[in-house]
Amino acid sequence: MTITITAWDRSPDGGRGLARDTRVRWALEEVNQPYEVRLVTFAATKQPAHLALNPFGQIPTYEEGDLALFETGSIVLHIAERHAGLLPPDANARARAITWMFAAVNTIEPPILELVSAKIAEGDKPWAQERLPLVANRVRDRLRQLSARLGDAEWLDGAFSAGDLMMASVLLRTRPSGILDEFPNLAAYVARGEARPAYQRAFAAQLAVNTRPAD
Ligand code: GTB
Repeated sequence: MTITITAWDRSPDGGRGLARDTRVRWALEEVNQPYEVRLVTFAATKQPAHLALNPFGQIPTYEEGDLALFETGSIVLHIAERHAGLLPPDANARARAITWMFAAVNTIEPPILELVSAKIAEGDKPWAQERLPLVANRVRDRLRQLSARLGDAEWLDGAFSAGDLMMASVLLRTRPSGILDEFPNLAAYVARGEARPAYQRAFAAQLAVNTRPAD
């Protein structure tokens, strides 16, 4: 069954791995599943056809036969459950890997997104400069805790899993702020994720879309 995901036709980062289709592409590459990409404009994501796939008008979406999904956590979990390679066979280890997926989107990602909003959406407000360090410190608090847990381990819980894929994807977003590099073991963890051949293929595919000549 053909898998089709949606991605922006032009991403503000020029296709350098920050948009959320990267993590879905990465998961599909890890499990060696071919996929197609339907490129959409920002405006098109607010139209009925796309809203039927994602009521919040966001990318990425995932279609496979009569199944349509949105939310990257759910999409990556779906991929990991159906194909070998992203979840360990042992039931408890599997549950822990899924816990790390939730931790990525539910505990680590929210303050990171708050920081992005504070810079992009609120950067011109008179109180922005006062608020920014507070928000940045909330990101640091979470990264400090995660850094302490990871220690000098290669991955969060044994072998690389969908939990690491989601966590590294979420952490990537802190690199432009410089905060990721304040935690050398997390920076190295993300770099290990990026060095995986599956990530490299996903990154290259996203970059190719964004560097193609204008239509
Ligand atoms: N919780 C959802 C999920 O995980 O699937 C969030 C999806 C989401 O935020 N999608 C963004 C979107 O469609 C695109 S990826 N936003 C439009 C809207 O909300 O109206 C976010 C993104 C895009 C580009 C960069 N960049 O260029 O740096 C970084 C992140």
